Amino acid sequence: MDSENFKSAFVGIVGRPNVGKSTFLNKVIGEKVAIVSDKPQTTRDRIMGIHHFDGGQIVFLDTPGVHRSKRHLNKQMVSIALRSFEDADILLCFFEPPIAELGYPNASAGIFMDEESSFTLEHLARTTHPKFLVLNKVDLLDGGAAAGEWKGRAILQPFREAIERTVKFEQVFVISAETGEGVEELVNAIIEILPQGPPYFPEDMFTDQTDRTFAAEVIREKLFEFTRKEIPYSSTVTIEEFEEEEDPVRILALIHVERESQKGIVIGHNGQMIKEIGTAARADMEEFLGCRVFLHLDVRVSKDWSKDNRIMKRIEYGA
Ligand SMILES: Nc1nc2c(ncn2[C@@H]2O[C@H](COP(=O)(O)OP(=O)(O)OP(=O)(O)O)[C@@H](O)[C@H]2O)c(=O)[nH]1
Ligand SMILES: [Mg+2]
Repeated sequence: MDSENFKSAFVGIVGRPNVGKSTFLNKVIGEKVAIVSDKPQTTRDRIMGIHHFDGGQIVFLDTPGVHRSKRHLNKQMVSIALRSFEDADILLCFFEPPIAELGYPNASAGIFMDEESSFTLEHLARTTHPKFLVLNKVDLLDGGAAAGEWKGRAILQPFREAIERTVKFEQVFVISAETGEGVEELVNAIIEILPQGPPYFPEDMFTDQTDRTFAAEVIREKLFEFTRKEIPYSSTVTIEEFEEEEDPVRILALIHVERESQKGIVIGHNGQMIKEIGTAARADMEEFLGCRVFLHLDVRVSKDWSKDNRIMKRIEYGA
């Protein structure tokens, strides 16, 4: 490869929780590499997705959503996100329209900034890299979602102005990570400003997620999808066995919760809930791995795993 003319950079995908950062990553890569849910704080770690094109590569860094919390796990997630603000060469700063349908009740009163968006902007204001403003989920504005006097996409203009009062952006993009609208234009605009750089990763590599981490993440995704209230936030997943040589591939995974009562909920009546989680997770694993999977799931009470780094590490590394 002619490395003199090769272009590459690390591009951070940042923003408050639930704005569609991981959905965007999956759309660009064309594969599910990051888990997605309709609940905030789904992504807990930085996830790389590598987009290859003729003569270059973009290394996208999906990050946990920026938010304020006193909880240990959440503070750790936010510090991972903020570190990526520094590590990236270019930042894609994600926002969603502040409409009631997305849980923002105040836009009709002309109030566009919620706590978490303001907090994200505070951090963005301190960065000096090139930044693109990305207004995601615009498809929702076409479906009759309205905020008071703003009909359809009209709300985007005052919203954008409110954001740009705090932070200046090189370019602004209106996209839907869900439908794909505007995504190609955004990727092309990144390619336009990519500096000369090395091929960081081989051409056949599209994520840094290993088969094991993906398997654990996909189970977490199903916990976010099928359970409610505090369960998604009180649980984590470890892979205890991963027998790649076997057909089907044999995976034993443990779901850790913090209390006995949560264990009962995850297992469900007659084991119905854990069965549902297992069936859905296995289907995604088979797609990612491209082979048949046998998945066995267990639930364990690992008290305080989310409150203490040492317990968290011990669980993650099975020590
Ligand atoms: N209608 C619509 N929904 C979207 C779009 N992009 C994402 N979503 C939905 O928004 C929700 C959150 O998406 P995620 O990709 O998990 O958001 P995130 O920013 O990665 O969230 P965290 O990991 O919690 O920070 C999911 O229900 C997605 O399906 C979009 O363009 N349009
Ligand atoms: Mg995410």
